[in-house]
Amino acid sequence: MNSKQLAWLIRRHCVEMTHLSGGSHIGAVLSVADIMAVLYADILQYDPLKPDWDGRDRFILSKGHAGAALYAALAECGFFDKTELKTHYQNGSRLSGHVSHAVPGVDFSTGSLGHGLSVAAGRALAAKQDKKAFRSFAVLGDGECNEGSVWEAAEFANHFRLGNLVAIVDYNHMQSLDFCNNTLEVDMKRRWEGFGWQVREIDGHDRNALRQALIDTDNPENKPTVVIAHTVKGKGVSFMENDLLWHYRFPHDGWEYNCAVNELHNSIPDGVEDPYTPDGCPEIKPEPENCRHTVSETHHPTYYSREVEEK
Ligand SMILES: Cc1ncc(C[n+]2csc(CCOP(=O)(O)OP(=O)(O)O)c2C)c(N)n1
Ligand SMILES: [Mg+2]
Repeated sequence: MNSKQLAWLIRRHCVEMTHLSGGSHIGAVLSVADIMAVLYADILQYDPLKPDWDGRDRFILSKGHAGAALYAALAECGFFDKTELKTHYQNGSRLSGHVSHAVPGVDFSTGSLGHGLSVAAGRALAAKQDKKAFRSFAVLGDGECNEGSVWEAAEFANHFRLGNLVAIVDYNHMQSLDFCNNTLEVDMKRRWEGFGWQVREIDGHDRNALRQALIDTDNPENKPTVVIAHTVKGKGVSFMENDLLWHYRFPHDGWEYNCAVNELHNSIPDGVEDPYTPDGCPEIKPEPENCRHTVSETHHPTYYSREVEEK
């Protein structure tokens, strides 16, 4: 499967998974879908039949609230049966809302932001000391980069010249309840350069650019590499793009679900079949007044919960 097909399937699975469970973070998933697809289709070394193979590249989705994207990628790549995706975020499922290492192919549980890069750096140092060839990858959110622990790990990686460490920042300029520039905006490129990293800056939805940036990160000084991937939160479903609402809200029955599915159908790649609604959904038009949301609106609980709306 190529990365275009995988990216589409990640988006489609995750619309379904959040719809079924009432789970959050579809905006964060759509933002990172192309990054995950390129990693799992083109870059990472792994064996789905031997998830603990010692030669595998190590991967941590540090922005663990987008775990649905990782689960969808792992299922599509053969780590477990795709039908299990429908259990996501449900009671008793091992596919918990945030990333769980109980799932085959996952080495490290995440969800509490700010920890993934430290662990990835430790693994990169271990590989170097043990003379192992694998690389260690971590995907971070830009809001996550407000956590001081990210910069402790960045300093550590620079000190130990961890040329086998690769961070990817999903740079969508949004956090959970506001835009980064209203919270604490990190001057991304200058900050990583200042910490001694090799910096590559690309369009995070351009899969060729992502592949080129990730395929070979060797450099003469053994600097760790960061790929700053410019993304759009909610990418691929127009009414979710750059709208704070879709950090926590899930696609509800009716126009939200139907329009999301139909929009994805308009861009289905050759060779891919929709596993849930092969013919799309009955056409229901979006309600325009519900299509954009202010910060204060998205702080209101009725915007998120199925239970509140049903009362
Ligand atoms: C330590 C910690 N603090 C707060 C949260 C709650 N939280 C979940 S997602 C999120 C926003 C993250 O923004 P960003 O890293 O930019 O990810 P995006 O959703 O934009 O991809 C926050 C604050 C958390 N998961 N962990
Ligand atoms: Mg963000």
